[in-house]
Amino acid sequence: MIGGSELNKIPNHLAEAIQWLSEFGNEEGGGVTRTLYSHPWKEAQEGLKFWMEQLGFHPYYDPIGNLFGRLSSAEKDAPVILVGSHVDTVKSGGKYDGAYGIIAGILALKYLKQKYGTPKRHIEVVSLCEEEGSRFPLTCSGSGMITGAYTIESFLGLKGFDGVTFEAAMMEAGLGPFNQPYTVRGDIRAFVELHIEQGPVLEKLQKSIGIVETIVGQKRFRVTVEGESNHAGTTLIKWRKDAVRGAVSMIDLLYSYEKKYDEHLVTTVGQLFVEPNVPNVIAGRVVFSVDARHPSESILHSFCQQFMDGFNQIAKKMGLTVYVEQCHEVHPVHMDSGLQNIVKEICTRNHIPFYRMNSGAGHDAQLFAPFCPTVLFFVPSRDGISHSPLEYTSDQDLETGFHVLTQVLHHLAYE
Ligand code: HGY
Ligand code: MN
Ligand code: MN
Repeated sequence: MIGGSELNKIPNHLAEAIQWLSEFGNEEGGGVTRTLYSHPWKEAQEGLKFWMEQLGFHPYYDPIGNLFGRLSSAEKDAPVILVGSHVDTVKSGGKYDGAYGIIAGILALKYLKQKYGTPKRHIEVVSLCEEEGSRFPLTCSGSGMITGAYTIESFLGLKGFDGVTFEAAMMEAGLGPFNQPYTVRGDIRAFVELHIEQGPVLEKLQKSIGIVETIVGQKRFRVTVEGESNHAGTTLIKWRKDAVRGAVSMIDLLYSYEKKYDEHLVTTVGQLFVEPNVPNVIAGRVVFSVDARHPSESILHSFCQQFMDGFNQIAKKMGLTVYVEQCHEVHPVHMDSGLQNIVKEICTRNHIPFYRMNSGAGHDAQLFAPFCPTVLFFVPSRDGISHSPLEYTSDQDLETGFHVLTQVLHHLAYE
């Protein structure tokens, strides 16, 4: 738990504060693992809460574990400008994904309070509880609850990849039971998310800011292939119902579609479990994930239809059974053009090279966009690497994003 002595460890400088936050869940190899409701997750939220308390932002948790801090307007009923990102990470992820948007948001409120005093509209910074879907087969739980895209029923009975239920994990983090009604907020006027690009475009084009126009649509599946476990020595190939062989053919088919679609269609098999997973037993079951994305809903839909048909044909031919379960879907969304133009004007005024682009990565902004005017903008990622301990953004690029953020928030909350 963070104590008084920890405060002086919370630096006031952007890059150092990001380093401080990354220590919650940091690993030997330099990666960060901070999955929803885990101990590092709780420590991180408590550390951010302690910091926000010291800054006078009166932090509070909502029932699902989103952490908010507020710079209040004198006008009690004023609308809220919400800024922030997610505090969870993928397994062995980087220290900027999500964390940068939270830290920059807190320091932006601190800067605005010192420089301009009380805003006309409330500004709230939020450390969203979860976006990655790295512990439970559902993503954007935090923004999904705030915007009403999810209700408590979306989580009840949900089992994590570690076998722990959502409710039990919540209790483990000292939250819940999640039985109080969750009121969808009606006071949020806009959502602003600052994030690393997680791709190579800005670095290649030597641009400092990426203004996102569209976030691609995403579908995630869990594919179960069932065959027959048997002896690796005595079972001739022709007698086998080998789930690994079936899964390999399906995954190969999935990647073969690359030639049939445009380069904006991306599909990934990131998770693969073999049962019983021992060298001298023919696998009776394989479970693997499919993550498919495209800016166009219809192309994404027809691609998924096509690979599911292909999997069924392979299973039939090999005497196997296959179940394809869609466990998650987010639609392609456009960011608010008015807010995009505000970012564009700030970049132009400050001679900051910017580039309008799509986001291949999913973000909480995707859940907010149908709910309130939303803007998402990026700073460059070195070598385009992310979801890896090698994830890195230079101090200068971090600062540029921060200054644009402070000016966006000033425009929305003070003018
Ligand atoms: O997977 C994604 O696109 C995001 O980083 N969660
Ligand atoms: Mn992210
Ligand atoms: Mn991510």
